[in-house]
Amino acid sequence: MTINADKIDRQAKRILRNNDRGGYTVPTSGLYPYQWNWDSAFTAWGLATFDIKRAWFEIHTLFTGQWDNGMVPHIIFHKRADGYFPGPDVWGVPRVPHTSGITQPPVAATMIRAIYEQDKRYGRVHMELVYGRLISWHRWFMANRVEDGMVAITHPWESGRDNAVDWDGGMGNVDGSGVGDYTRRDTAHVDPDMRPKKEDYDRYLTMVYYGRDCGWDEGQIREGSPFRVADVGMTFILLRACRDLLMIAHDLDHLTDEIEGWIRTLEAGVARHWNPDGFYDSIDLRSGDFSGSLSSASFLNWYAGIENDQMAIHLHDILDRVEFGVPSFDPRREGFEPLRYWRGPVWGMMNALIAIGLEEQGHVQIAAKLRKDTQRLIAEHGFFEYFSPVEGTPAGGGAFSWTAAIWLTWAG
Ligand code: 9YW
Repeated sequence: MTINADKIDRQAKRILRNNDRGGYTVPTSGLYPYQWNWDSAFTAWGLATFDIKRAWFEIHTLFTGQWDNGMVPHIIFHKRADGYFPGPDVWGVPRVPHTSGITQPPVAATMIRAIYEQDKRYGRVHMELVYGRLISWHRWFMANRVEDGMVAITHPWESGRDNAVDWDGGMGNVDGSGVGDYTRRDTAHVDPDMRPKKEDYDRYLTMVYYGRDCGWDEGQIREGSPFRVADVGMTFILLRACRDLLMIAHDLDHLTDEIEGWIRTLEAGVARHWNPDGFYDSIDLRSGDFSGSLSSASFLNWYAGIENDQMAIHLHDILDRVEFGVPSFDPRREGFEPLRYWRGPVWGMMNALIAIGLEEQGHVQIAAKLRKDTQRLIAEHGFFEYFSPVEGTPAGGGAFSWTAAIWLTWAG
C-alpha cells in the first residue's frame, strides 16, 4: 500500500482541532470528554508540529488542575460534559477546576522538553513558567509514591493501563461486592468485549470511594488501601522524565542536585523490578509478589536510559509472534486477549515510547520496525485508540488525539 502522508497529516491535524474544547484537547469525543493527563502531554507534542502556541496552551491548561501538594490529576473536568462515568461528583475533590483524585504517568516533562527544544526562543518564557510545576509534581511523586526506588500506584487507572494483567494480583485484595448501583458509560460508546469487565469496574469504583473517604489524604491511603502496586511503567516513565527535567534545569540555569538524587533513587528502583523469570515486572507491594506479566511497559527500559540484553531477547521473540509492534501483554502466555484493552492490544503511543528509547540506545533497526508497524496501522485503519497486534484490527474510540499526535511527531 502506498501511503499518502500529506493527506494523513491533514487528517491528523483536523482530529486535534476537532477535539479542542477551547484550550484543552479531549482524547476523543464522546468516550472521554475531559482533559486527561498523559493524553494531553502527547497531544501537545503533536500540536507543536504545526501550532506551537496552542501546544504550550495545552500544557498550561493541564497544570491548572495541579493540586497544592504538587499532584497533577489524571482527569481535569474543566466543564461539565455528558457521557463519562465517574464524573467530578463521584471523585468529590473540593477544588476548581474539578479533578479526579489520582495521577497518571508523568510523560509531561519529556514531551515538554521536546516542545521546548523545537523553538527555544518562543518557548523560554513558557518553560520558565512550567518548570516549577514539573518540579513540584515530581517532588510529590518522590515524597509520596516512591518506595524502594519504585513508583507505587494506588489505583490501576493511575498506570494508564487500566486492566493490565500487572494488576490482577493487587486487584484480588479489593472487595468490590459492596459497591452499590452505578451506570457505566464507556460500554455505551464501544464494544463491551473490548473493555474492562464488570468485576474490574466494581473494584475500580470501590477504590475511588475509598480514596474519597480518606479525603484523598496520601498518608491514609498508603496505610490502609488494599491496592498498592509498584508499577514498572511508572518507574521507567518517571526516571525518563527526571532525566529530561535535568536537561531543562541545566538549560535554565537552575540547581540540579535534587533532580540528580531522584535519578539515583529511581535507577536503584529499576533493579528491584527485575523478577526471577528474567524481565522487568510490577510488584504487588501488599504481598511482595511479582505480577509475572511481561507487558509493553516492561520494555520501557531503553526509554528510561537502561540497556538490557535479556529484554532485547524477549522483544525479538515477541515481535516474531505478532505483526504490529509491542503488545500490551505477552502473546506467548495464556490470557493474552488481542482486543481487550490493556490485555493484549497494541497502542501507538507505547510503540513510540519504546522505539524512542531503542533508537537512543542504538537499536536503530528495531526502532524503525516499530515505527513502520505503527505507520501501517494508522494509514490502513485510521486514528483508533488501539489495535490488535495480530491482525491490525482497529478498536476502541476513533479519531483519537494521541494517535493523531504520534502520527505527526513520529509515525508519519
Ligand atoms: C478509562 C484516555 C484514557 C487513557 C488511559 C486509558 C483510558 C480511561 O483512556 O482510561 O476510563 O478507562 O487506559 O491510558 O489516558 O485516553
